[in-house]
Amino acid sequence: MLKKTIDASGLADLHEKVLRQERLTHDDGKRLYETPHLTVVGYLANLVRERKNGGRAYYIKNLHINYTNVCNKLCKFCSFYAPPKDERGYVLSPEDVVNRLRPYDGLPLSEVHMVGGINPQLPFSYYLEVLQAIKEERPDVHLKAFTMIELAQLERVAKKPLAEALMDLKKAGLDSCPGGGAEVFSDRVHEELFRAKLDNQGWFDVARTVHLSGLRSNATMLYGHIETDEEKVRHLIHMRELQDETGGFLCFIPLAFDPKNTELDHLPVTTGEQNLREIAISRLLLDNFDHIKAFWIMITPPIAQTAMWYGADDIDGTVAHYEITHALGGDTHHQQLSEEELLVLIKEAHRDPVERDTLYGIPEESKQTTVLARSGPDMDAS
Ligand code: V47
Repeated sequence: MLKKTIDASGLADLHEKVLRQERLTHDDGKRLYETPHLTVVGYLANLVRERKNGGRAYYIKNLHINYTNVCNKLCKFCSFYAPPKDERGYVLSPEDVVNRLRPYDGLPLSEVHMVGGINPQLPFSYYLEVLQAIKEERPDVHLKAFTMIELAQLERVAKKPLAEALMDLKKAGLDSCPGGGAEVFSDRVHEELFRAKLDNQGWFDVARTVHLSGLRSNATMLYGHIETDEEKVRHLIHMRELQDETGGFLCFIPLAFDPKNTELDHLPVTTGEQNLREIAISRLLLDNFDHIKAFWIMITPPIAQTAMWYGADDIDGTVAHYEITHALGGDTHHQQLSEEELLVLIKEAHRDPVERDTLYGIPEESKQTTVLARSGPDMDAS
């Protein structure tokens, strides 16, 4: 039955490659975007997902903090930023940042994810002080901060080579870096949507230096705006090449574009079909990434839940406060799922919830309660 479906989809050769664990090519990637047979694409992605991660669905107790929304990059896809001198701009002081942590006093919190706009007013000392303040308040928390775009700015204001600035940042408390700011590696899209920002080669150079300095990072791709399938395949293959070189990426996160309150608000929101396809294709092309994250904030909890069978093994976390989308438009930024709600989503999908830390270690206290998943051989088509 399954074999018949795969044969009818015209993807039997890709199925064979997946079973042989053979790397998929650029043309294979194009076919995965073009085929109408999403369930077959999802089935293939699930084979890889289960080979790498069994039935486990990872989640984390985390909190997002955005230290400033002031940004001079003026990206057309962004609803978060306020240009310099705009009255909506804010900068959190180190004390303000610590106050964001106070509601979690006495509560378990594994990770703080902190990013902000490119605010030309902030000196290097500001970033060090914010990191130090967080670590003083919560030394137990993993501090994942600054995209490659921010790090390029930090290098500028530190007035020293990035590798040296990274040593200072690590000393102040930086533990790893998030995957944002990669958008789509295409000169055309760069020119049209984020011309003022670090270019594609720059993103790679910074990521390489981060990995060489011993820090791990994530990687992302922003889809659902003006990009083509060709550009997305190239983006994924570039990420795969850098991962071959450094091995420094922890996780890949396809980010669904939300047009609300952006200069591109005439574009439609991404569909469930597209969100599941992007996750599945990422899983299939990025054979050297251990983890693919379905970021529920962007694709909704029901699609993130379904994505656990389309290649994703990670559903991010409790999050609590997310400003990057729906910003400056009066909407609430409070976006939170309790641990119980995450567990219900995962268990209802018949996956095995595993609480993780940022580096995919399993915290001691949750080892007892976590059901470690089966990680059996690939399901075969017969
Ligand atoms: O860099 C900006 C994107 C990124 C929009 O590393 C938008 O674990 C959708 O990178 N619609 C920030 N996306 C978020 C990010 C991230 C999120 C979750 C987990 C991790 C991780 C990283 O969001 C930006 C940009 O690429 N973005 N505007 C928008 N309108």
